[in-house]
Order: sequence, then structure tokens, then C-alpha cells
Amino acid sequence: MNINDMKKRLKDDLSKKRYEHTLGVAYTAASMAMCYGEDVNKALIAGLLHDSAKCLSDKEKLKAAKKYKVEITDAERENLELLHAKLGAEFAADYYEIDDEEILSAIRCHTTGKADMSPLEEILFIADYIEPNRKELPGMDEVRHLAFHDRTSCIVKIIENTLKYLEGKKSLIDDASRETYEYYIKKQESNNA
Ligand code: DGI
Ligand code: FE
Ligand code: FE
Repeated sequence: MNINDMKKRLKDDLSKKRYEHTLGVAYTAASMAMCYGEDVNKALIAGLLHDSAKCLSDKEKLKAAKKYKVEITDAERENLELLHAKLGAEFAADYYEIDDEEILSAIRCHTTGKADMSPLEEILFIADYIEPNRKELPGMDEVRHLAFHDRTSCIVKIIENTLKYLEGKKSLIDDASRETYEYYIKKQESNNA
């Protein structure tokens, strides 16, 4: 499917606000790929499709998870919204004809991150947080600067903010989020050593 057809379908499937966020993530991810010498087109597509399953109801999310035999973690079960990342990868493959595993995997882990992400996975994880339509989150200026200078420190800041926010809400933290934090803190320490 070409980019214009993807955009048309996304515009139909997403709320106006979510569609605007999607374009923001796509162009931010593409700019980061330019900065780091990564594949700009893959970053653009990953950004466009990352939230393609975001606007399903809880019931629809559970139905789709069953259809695609998606494994549901405890945190996802408690907060079905989290499932939109894994389902987004399934939608990208099924409805948007994406067979590039690098793109699919970036979409799959865009919400929690994971240990030892590929450059494209890191770019999508960061672009989702910093895109220009995102409301001002703590330390956003610094996170946006780091995005183009030091991806490891940028990921540490983002995950620290997310964990703090989730602890405040007493939300269950997914193992993947914790693993992301532990991996990137260690990586940052060894970079600074
Ligand atoms: O889909 P977006 O809103 O663009 O962004 P996202 O895919 O990063 O999802 C953000 C939401 O996910 C935010 O409300 C925090 C939540 N989240 C991220 N990691 C975890 C989490 N929620 C729980 N319960 N556990 C996590 O580990
Ligand atoms: Fe998302
Ligand atoms: Fe998003």
C-alpha cells in the first residue's frame, strides 16, 4: 500500500486528534532517521502505523487479540489500552501490507520499549513521546534535545517520567517497561564510564 492510501485509511480509522498525533510521530521519526543515518521511509511508515489500533474499544481490542493470537501480559490485561501496540503491528501486516519485520517490531514495542532496541525501535519509541503535538510533559525541552544527540539518555528520561507517572496512578508496570529502564540505565552508566 502506498503512503497516501495509508493516510486515507488512518484518517478514517482514527480520531482527528490521534490522526494529527500520528502525522507528528511519522515526521518526527523521519527527521530522527535523517539525523542518525537510518532508513527514512521505514521510520515514516512505522510512525504512520504505530497507533493504527489505538481507537478500538476494549471489546474490539480483546476480539482482535484473540484473532491474532496475541499473548496478553498482566499489565495489558489490567489496562487493555496497552494492547494497541501489539495489535498495531498485526494491523500493519494485515491491513497495510507491511512485511518488514523491523517496522513491525518497532510498532510492537513502541509503548513499553524493550531491552536493546534497534535504532528504528528507539527512534519510534522517542518520536512518539516528543512529537510537536504532544502536550508538554516534564523536562520536554531536554528530552527533545537529547532525541537528536543521545538516544540512550533520551530513553532513560522518557522511561523515568513514564514510571513515575504510572507509580502515581498506581498502575501495573509491564515487565517490558521495567526491562527497558534497567537496560538503558546500565547502558547510560557504561557510556559515561
Ligand atoms: O499511544 P500513545 O498515547 O501515543 O502513547 P503510548 O503508546 O506510549 O501509550 C502511552 C500510555 O501507555 C500512557 O498512558 C502510559 C501507558 N504505559 C506505558 N508503559 C506502561 C503503561 N501503562 C501501564 N499500565 N504499564 C506500563 O508499563
Ligand atoms: Fe501508542
Ligand atoms: Fe502514539
